[in-house]
This record gives sequence, structure tokens and C-alpha cells, in this order.
Amino acid sequence: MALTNNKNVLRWLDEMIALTKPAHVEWIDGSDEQLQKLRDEAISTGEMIKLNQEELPGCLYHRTRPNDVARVEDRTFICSIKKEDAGPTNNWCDPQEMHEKLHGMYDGVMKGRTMYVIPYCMGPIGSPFSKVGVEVTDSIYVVLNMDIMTRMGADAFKQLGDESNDFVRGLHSKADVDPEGRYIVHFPEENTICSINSAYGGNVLLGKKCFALRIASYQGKQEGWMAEHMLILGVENPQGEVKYITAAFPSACGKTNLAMLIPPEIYKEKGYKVWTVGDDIAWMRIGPDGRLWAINPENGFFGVAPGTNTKSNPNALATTRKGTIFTNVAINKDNMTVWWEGLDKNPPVNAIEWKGAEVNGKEYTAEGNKLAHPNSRFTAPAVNCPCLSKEFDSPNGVPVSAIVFGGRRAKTAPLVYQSRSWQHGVFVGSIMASETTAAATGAVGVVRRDPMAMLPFCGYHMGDYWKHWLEMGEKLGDKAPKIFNVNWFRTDDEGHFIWPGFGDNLRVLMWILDRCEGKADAVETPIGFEPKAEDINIEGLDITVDTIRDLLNVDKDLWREEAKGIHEFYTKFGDKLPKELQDELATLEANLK
Ligand code: OXD
Ligand code: MN
Repeated sequence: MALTNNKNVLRWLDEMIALTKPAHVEWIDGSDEQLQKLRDEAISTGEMIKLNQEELPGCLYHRTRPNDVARVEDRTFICSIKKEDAGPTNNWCDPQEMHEKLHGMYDGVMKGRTMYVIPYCMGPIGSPFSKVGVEVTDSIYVVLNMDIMTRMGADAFKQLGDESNDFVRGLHSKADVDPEGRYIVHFPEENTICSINSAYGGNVLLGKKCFALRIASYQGKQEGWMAEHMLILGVENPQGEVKYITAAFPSACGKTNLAMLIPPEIYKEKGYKVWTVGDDIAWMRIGPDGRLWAINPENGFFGVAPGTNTKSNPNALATTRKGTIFTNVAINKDNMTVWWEGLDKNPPVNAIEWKGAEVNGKEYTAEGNKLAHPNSRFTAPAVNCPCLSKEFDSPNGVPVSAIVFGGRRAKTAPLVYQSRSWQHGVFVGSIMASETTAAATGAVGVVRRDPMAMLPFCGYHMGDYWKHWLEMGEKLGDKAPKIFNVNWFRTDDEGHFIWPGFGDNLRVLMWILDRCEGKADAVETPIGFEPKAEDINIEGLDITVDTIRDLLNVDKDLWREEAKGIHEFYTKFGDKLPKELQDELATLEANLK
């Protein structure tokens, strides 16, 4: 029975049924009973594997095809009506042409299968920030993941109401999981996403990257708000006041670790705490008080498993101990628990590696093979997180004091610096870059520019996106959050990381928050304001003030090279590059003379 009377939903659904021709249609109401039935069915067909229910209650395992293990940027399209609206950093195709192509591929694709109709809400139900999507899919794996990652079920239709047409249409079919026919397509002007021939997380959980970043960034531009690839965390001081920071880093720079960090002993003793609001996406609006407020539109964490352990991120590990779906990690066959590289130094002897082969895990890894795929994942409910913020479900979100950008740079970027203004901060975000981790062997890696960590996720022209950032800054005026850049990844001449990172990153966040409250000094450098070395608290650390001085050093020669790289990058954007950013680049160059 239909879960809504909304004619816009019903009309679209009729079209999807006529196109894909499923044998059955099942509305997902999100009830425990329905989800249990789907879990049982997926276990009986082998789509999901039941893990040890004593050690990992409610946890399931799923393995994808070896050709289907990550997001596919080269098959991801933004089909705006005008090519220039997609910009030079997105694949584009004419919407009509793409619809025709996809139509042929979706025609009858669900014959003999069940179509699941998933209503879901990104953001807390009842929040003015929240938006509704409907995903139809032929995959139970998608239904069970969407249950964890979103507010899924009948309540989402309450949020939408009976008349509204403001919902994102998502059509997914795993089809034959054929990489040649794999497409992840966004039609921003039609509020529509089409995904076909993949059954892997980021390509098929359409609420996440596809909606909450690509479509939502476009909506934000139209409606005056921002959808960003940012974590949200709160730092509580001993007086019980909590200040919030959002931070954007390219994929694989430790966003989940920072979002869940455990304060160093000296801060813990004094009563400091860190609270997680989100680890990947922030939707931000100007509140009635004129400040910028953020929500996490998601309801769970889709985290990279390898490298997660009791030291790097005990909170994430604890979050995965119940009600979690593991994808492409390894299984310990003796007790049906999970394992991945970096969990501990004890790979299971009787292991099932991620592709499904039974191997001696100790020998297999000793030969240099990986038991878990490097992009294997956990899908874990946010409520499991020991440090989940009590504001997680707050309809108004949290007020943002600071926005932090960062990347992985072996030499160029200092540990931390502050932008001179919002406009300069937009420049700092626009020049974000990361180096490939060849840096670990001493060689400086290849620089990949990833402005605001949004390069693969901005649903429109990056030049227009920067303009939108500048306009938001104008509206915020002196209530705008302060903008910073951090780099945890500077290396010494042997290629070793100098800064301890992980929980100790709080020491840098403390300077950032002190700056926001006017409590800390700064020194001016060619690239922005830096802390005085003595103002980064190193109590209890094995490093000296001189090391901090080194970490803050701005090498003018390297920055002159950097400026050349920025010029080159900026030329891509032609006359859509805001003049303000051109001016900021000129200022940087003048400062480096
Ligand atoms: C992610 C990513 O999966 O950024 O979050 O790639
Ligand atoms: Mn991400």
C-alpha cells in the first residue's frame, strides 16, 4: 500500500514502474518487522552474511563485485541543461541525450525483481534544514544501508507533505553490475539522480554524495544555503560551553578521525570533551541570529575500515560493534567476526579475504596481500557513537565558530594558519590540495587540487560555487565564522610525520577557537595569520617549541611555486573565476616578493 498521497511522488513512481517493470513493488516503511524480513531474505540468498551475533549483535557482511568497490568519478555526470553550468571539473552530457541512453538501459531492468521504494529524509525530521528524497532500488543492500545512513521510512513523507514537489528522485538498479554500463548521473534542474550497474555504497546510497552534496550544493546555490563536504564537531570547555567547528578535507585525510577525536590527557583532566555531530557532510544556513548554523544531514557513518583501531579512532571502532553492515572487509572464519589491515597485528589464520577466498590470513598478509579491500567500509548508526553530540538531532543545528580547510602536504602548508578575512578564507579553500602519499618515502607526491574538498561533489560550476561562498560571506558580515587551514601531514627529511596528529590535533583546534574568541595572538605571514609557536600547547608531548616553529615555517620559494600552480589551476575556470579570488592570488604573490 502506498505510504503517501503525494501526487508528485505517485506520478513519478508510476513512470519508474512502467520503465523498469519490476515483478513486485514494496514500500519501505522502516518498521523493524519489515527490515528483519529483508535481512532474513538477504541472508537466505547469500547477499548478506550473518556475523557473530554475540560479539557483533545485529551486524551483517556484504561483498561487492571486485569491479565495483569505489565511487566512479569518470562515470559520474552532471547533466545540466547548459554545459557551462556543470563547469570544467564535472563530466557533462546533454540531459535529453542522457535520458534517452538511460531509458534504454533501465527499460525492463527490474523484470523478475522487487522494486523497493525508499522514502528518506536528509536531516532531522521536522528540521527546516531537512530535505526529502525517494530512492527506488532493486537492492536489499541499499535498503538496509539507507536505513542506517538516513531517517528512512514513513516519517519522511510527513516531512514532505501531500502537495510538495520538493523531493529528490533517485532511481537505482544494480542491473548486471557491468562496469561498462555503469552510470551515476545527476540532473540538478530536475531534482533527479540515476544510478545503474553498481551495487557499491557511494554509487548507490543516493542520499549521500549524490543528493546531500551534488544535488544539495546546487539547491543551496538556488536557495541561499550551503552543502559542504565537512565534518562537524563540538569542543566542550570545563565550564560546559560547547563551540562548533566544521572542517573540509579531501577523502582519506582523516575526517572521521578528527570528528571523533579523543582529547589528550592534559585536556581530559581539565574537563575538555569533543562531541561529534557529523563526519562527512554539513548543510549550513544563516540562522535568525545572523550566524551560520550547521546540521549533519546523515544518520550514520559510512567509514573506511582499514586503519581504524583502538588508537587511531576508538570511538569509530566502538560505533561499529552493533547494528553495522561491513562491506569488503575480511572475515575471521573461526568466530565470524571481522578484520581489516590496521585493526591489529593479528590477521586471522582462517580468513576469508574480501573477494571471498579462504586463505591463511597470516601467510597471505605476510606475502604482501590485503585481506580487506583498502576502501572497505562500515555502515554504522550514529546513535552507537560514544561521543555523539546531544545536538545531533537538533532541528536548528549548531552554530559554527570556525571553518577549517586542510589537506595532505609534505612541506608547503604550515600546521595552521588563519585567513585575513572571509574573502581570503574562500581563497584558502579554493587552493586546497593534497599530495599523493608517495610523501611517506620522502619524495614529494603529486599535487591534486581539491577546492573545499568538493571537486568530485560540486553539482555545478566551481566558479559559480566560489561566487556563492563570497555572497554567503557578505550576508554573514561580521557574524561569519573565521576560516583556517591546517596540515597535520608535514614530514621531515626522512619522510616521517612531524606532528603527532590524532587526539593531539585538539591542541591546534584550541588555538583556532581562542582566535575566534579574541583570546589568542597571531603573527602575520605572507599567507595569513599564524600562531606564535609558544601558543600551541605542547605540554605532555615529545616535541619542542622549535619543532612547532618548523611546522609553522612558510617557505617562500615553495609558495612561489604554489602560486604558479594556483594560476594554472585557476585558468580552467575562465571568466567564471570570481575577481575577488584573482585579487587574493595577486596579494599572495605580492606578499611573496
Ligand atoms: C567518502 C569520500 O566516501 O569522500 O566519504 O570519498
Ligand atoms: Mn567524504
